[in-house]
Amino acid sequence: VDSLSVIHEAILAGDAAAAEAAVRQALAAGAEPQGVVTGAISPALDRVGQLFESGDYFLPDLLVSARATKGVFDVLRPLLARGGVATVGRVAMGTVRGDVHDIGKNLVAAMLEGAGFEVVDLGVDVPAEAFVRAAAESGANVVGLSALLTTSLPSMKASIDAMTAAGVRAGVKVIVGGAPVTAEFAKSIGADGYASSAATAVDMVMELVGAGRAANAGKARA
Ligand code: B1M
Repeated sequence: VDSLSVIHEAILAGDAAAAEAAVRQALAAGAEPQGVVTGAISPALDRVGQLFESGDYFLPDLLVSARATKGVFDVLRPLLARGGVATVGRVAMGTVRGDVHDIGKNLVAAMLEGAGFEVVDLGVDVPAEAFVRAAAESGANVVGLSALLTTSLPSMKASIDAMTAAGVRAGVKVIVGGAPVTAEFAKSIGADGYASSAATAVDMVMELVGAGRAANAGKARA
């Protein structure tokens, strides 16, 4: 069995120790950190979601899979981020108020770091005022909002509205994403960009911070 399928199975089973051991083994055997994300972690989480939707997995199953994923990311994060390279820009990112899903957000953050961005992680269940503060004070060129629940979409709009009301909206670009978010919704709440996946989020953020830089960073990433 190849190491990516071992990681996949360990995340599905919620076995944090096995997942971490398999990742270390894959890396030692020469696997690329990004390849571990796209080849094992993302597909495993997609499968976990399907099993939850079909009623075969329950909340505790989601939780242990989520925990195993976090452990794996702790190993991968420093490798995904390119040490010592001048940053392409700064992105402040969080999951909006009422929503605690952060696996997708963390994946986007890790991929952005891998592409040379500095990421300020605002966490989960982030109130509108915290996004306002981040836009005003963190030095971020881009503010990213993530939501996984249909019921937290209004918080996404409220966060952008609060930035506008506080007069800080024009100073940053805003990108939104997460499973229930669509391009139309993003447009309707006045976001500058929308991405359906971590990879397209990186492309979109690069586009938002400037085409010239995007071309260079794109080369560095390839
Ligand atoms: Co919850 N949950 N969950 N959950 N959970 C979903 C989202 C759900 C679709 C499952 C289902 O019923 N089919 C459903 C939402 C239904 C809806 O509103 N439409 C749901 C529900 C109902 C709930 C609870 C209400 C359950 C309950 O308590 N009864 C509860 C809510 C808690 C809360 O937030 N207040 C809840 C809780 C949880 C856990 C805590 C157990 C756990 C989260 C753990 C964690 O994140 N730390 C959890 C999980 C794991 C899931 C599923 C299974 C997986 C989510 C995930 O991590 N996906 C999910 C079902 C599913 O997705 N099929 C589900 C993998 C991740 C890589 O994808 O997050 O989509 P995703 O991110 C993608 C893109 O969306 C995009 O890039 C990422 C990478 O490609 N993206 C961005 C994300 N953010 C972006 C930001 C960007 C750009 C792109 O720019 C800023």
